[in-house]
Amino acid sequence: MEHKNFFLSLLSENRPDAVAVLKGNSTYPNINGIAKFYSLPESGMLIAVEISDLPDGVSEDTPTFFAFHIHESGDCSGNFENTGMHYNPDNVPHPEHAGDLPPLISNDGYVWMVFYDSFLTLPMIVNRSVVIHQNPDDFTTRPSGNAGEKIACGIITESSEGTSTRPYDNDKNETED
Ligand SMILES: [Cu+2]
Repeated sequence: MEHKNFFLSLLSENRPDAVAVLKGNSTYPNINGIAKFYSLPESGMLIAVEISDLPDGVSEDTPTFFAFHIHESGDCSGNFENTGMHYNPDNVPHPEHAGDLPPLISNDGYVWMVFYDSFLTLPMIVNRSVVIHQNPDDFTTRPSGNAGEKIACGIITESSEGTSTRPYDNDKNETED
């Protein structure tokens, strides 16, 4: 990570290692979007999110915050009642769960965000779910931040086209173009 543009270069030059396609629940069926997960060379991930048709906030002039979590179970059936708890491998209290991600900031129902997470790795997240809640996470209330209804869900699926930056690929023979 010598140069300042390392993360932007990684995003523009690599494909994600995992992808989750998000869909809305029965109340908000038009919500749709994608979360892309890029492994970093040593540890951590970049997570890029683009979502549309989120419900408008109190004022169309102000951004709206939505809680955004990785939940344990990659099951987005029904209205997402089977996603389990927040992913929490270290058994710590909310909001320190590994699955407690930054809140999504929606402008007119549209989110485009990228953030850095120093802890998560691809094997931790594959076959779990990402969930958007109707409320902002208050980062206090346990166990889940008083985030309310699950309004969108996507299963995190490993991408076969992933980048080769992840550490456990270092011994792979990179002879292809
Ligand atoms: Cu959640």
